[in-house]
Amino acid sequence: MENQSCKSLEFLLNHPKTGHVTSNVNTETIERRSFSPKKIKIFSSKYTNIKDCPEYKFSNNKEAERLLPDINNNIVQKIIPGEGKTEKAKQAFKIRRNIGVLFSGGPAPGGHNVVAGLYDEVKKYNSESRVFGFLSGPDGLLESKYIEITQSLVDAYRNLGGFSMIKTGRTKIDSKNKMELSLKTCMDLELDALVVIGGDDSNTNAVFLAQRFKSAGIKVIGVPKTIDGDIQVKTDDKETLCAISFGFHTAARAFSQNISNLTSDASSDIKYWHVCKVMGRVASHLTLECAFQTHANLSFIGEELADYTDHHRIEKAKKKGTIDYTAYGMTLRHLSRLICDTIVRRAANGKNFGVMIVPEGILEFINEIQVFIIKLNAIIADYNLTHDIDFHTSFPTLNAKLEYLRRLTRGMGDRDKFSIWNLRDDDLFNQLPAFFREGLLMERDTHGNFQFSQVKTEDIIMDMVKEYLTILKEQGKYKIGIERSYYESTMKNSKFIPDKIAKVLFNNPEDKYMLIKESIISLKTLKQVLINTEVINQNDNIPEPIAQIFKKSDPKFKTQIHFYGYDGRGSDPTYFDCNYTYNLGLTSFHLIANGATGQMAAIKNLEKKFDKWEPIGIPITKLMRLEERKGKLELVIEKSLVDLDSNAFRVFKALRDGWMAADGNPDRYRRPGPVRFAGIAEEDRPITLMLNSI
Ligand code: FBP
Repeated sequence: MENQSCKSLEFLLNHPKTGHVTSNVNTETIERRSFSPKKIKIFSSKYTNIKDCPEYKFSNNKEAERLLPDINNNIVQKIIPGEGKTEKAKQAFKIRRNIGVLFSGGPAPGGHNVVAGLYDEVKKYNSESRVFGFLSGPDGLLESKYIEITQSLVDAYRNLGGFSMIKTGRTKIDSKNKMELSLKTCMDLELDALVVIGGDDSNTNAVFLAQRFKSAGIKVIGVPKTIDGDIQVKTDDKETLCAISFGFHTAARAFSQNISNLTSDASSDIKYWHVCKVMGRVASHLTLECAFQTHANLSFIGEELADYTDHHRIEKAKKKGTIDYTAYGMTLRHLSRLICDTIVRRAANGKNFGVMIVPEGILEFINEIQVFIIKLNAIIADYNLTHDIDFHTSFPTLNAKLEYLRRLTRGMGDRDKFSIWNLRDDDLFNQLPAFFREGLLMERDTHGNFQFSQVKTEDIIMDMVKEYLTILKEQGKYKIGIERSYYESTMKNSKFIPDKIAKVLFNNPEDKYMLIKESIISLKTLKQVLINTEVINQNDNIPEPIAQIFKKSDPKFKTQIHFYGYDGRGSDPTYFDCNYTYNLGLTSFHLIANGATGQMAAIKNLEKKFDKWEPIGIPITKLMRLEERKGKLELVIEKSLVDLDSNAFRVFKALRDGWMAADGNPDRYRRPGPVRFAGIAEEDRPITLMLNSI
């Protein structure tokens, strides 16, 4: 018997169908690999030139002028047809080149297509040219770890997500030694150019490399990657040069598909509020796009919260002849009250469920927490600057870290004058739950950024929401509205006159959703009211239909918490990102072949239809600002936040009450469907971009 079953397993494993259905290469992968992204028309020209565009103006930065003198005068360059090139220039365009490429920072869908576009164009002009991929991000450059990109390698990753082909890393090239090691690797490989595919910090790396490599004749081109969407470039005259970084659209669509599935679950099995924390670091671009994609009931845009004023409190204080300073800016408490307000209003209209989206960087816009983040950043940076051993190694546990902070309040820190942390900070900080304090104290990333994705922001907010809802419930203010038809059918077979009982039970017996009176908060209080109004006698039990209606009105607040981040950034790219990234690869090559360096490859008019797209180079130095990092002012690329004056935000603001559906109207959830790379149903750019292009 045993023997027979072994045989059949062998048969099963060797069966062609088993091989087919268990292969790691499925039909979707095969289709993706063979899909050819669209090419911007200019790339069909035999040769290209670059045209300087002084009409795009940026203000100068003194520090960039000082630190990046050889590339600080770069200006925007457009790639234009180059058929008129001299014969010599044509030969120079086609020379054999070695080009290095690396990914840097978190994965973003479409990265492989940048490499594919670059590779195809390099080989198109000279089949002997070579492309080298540095392994695991900047580390590959520092340690001279690389592979040669081949046709079969590129073909295996076309239109597929992740950065698995050559991996990525977050190492910062922040010392003279690292700079020299990078240069050595590139010179040993006889590179003509290096392409850095990364976010704001990685493009900062790229521009410093461009400065250092200039004298060696090695060009450096950056590529705007990050799901966060916080690399957006506008000129001083508000002309958009880069509407969004690549990967943003796919991540937003992947998150939105999941969020939208939750809207259908929530409105089917009516019992949960789904809380979706969405990646994006500080900026709320992803949340805004997900809001448009799904029409979730509540979506918070961090940038808006920073300007929050509680007019109710201001009025209250005014009446008392005082000023309430806590009314300005958002606190965790205000935020939890706003959430509760929606929950209570939806419940009153029979919807004790919903879906909310919270950006992972929301804490950055909550005054009291932002103060902690800034102070703790400074304390940790100060410690690291003055000790050989780093803060987290010295104080590995939460208690050890707290003890160090306490010593600062007593002036017993290593630097007595370091009084940034005072007794009040210590008191307030210690009121936060331990998991949250631990999150705020966590190690900063290599670039000195606070790691929002590691903090359980949603838990602290929802704990406060739960606490406040309990109070509202005890006050009789949080109740589920009883639909009139349900009430009437429940009362139908009882001896009571529905209209008469409705007046006893409900605040608003005339409305579609009737709310049980605030004074009735338990079966005990219900009985008392029924006795007082002579519906029943002292010794009677509460009649079953009335008890049933009361129970139905009694809300249970249950949540499911979700975090959308790593899943979406690993997704296969959308049609938009497939096309966008492939053309970024082509653009990188044409910038290099035309001698550019210190430029970021970009596509102008991304927010418009494909036939309007224009490949350009943006001077990275012009995007840089001084920012506090690890306790020092550093020249970095400025992150772009949600513009509260943008079309997208204004439309969101106008529509969000409808999506909240906190009145008697039905929910207006939208189904974006799965991420696609082809097909007429696939939208051709992010919704926020479409709105901003109007
Ligand atoms: P990049 O800025 O490198 O593109 O990374 C984006 C991101 O996914 C953020 O949204 C998130 O906060 C962070 O990376 C998470 O970092 P880690 O990969 O180190 O957990």
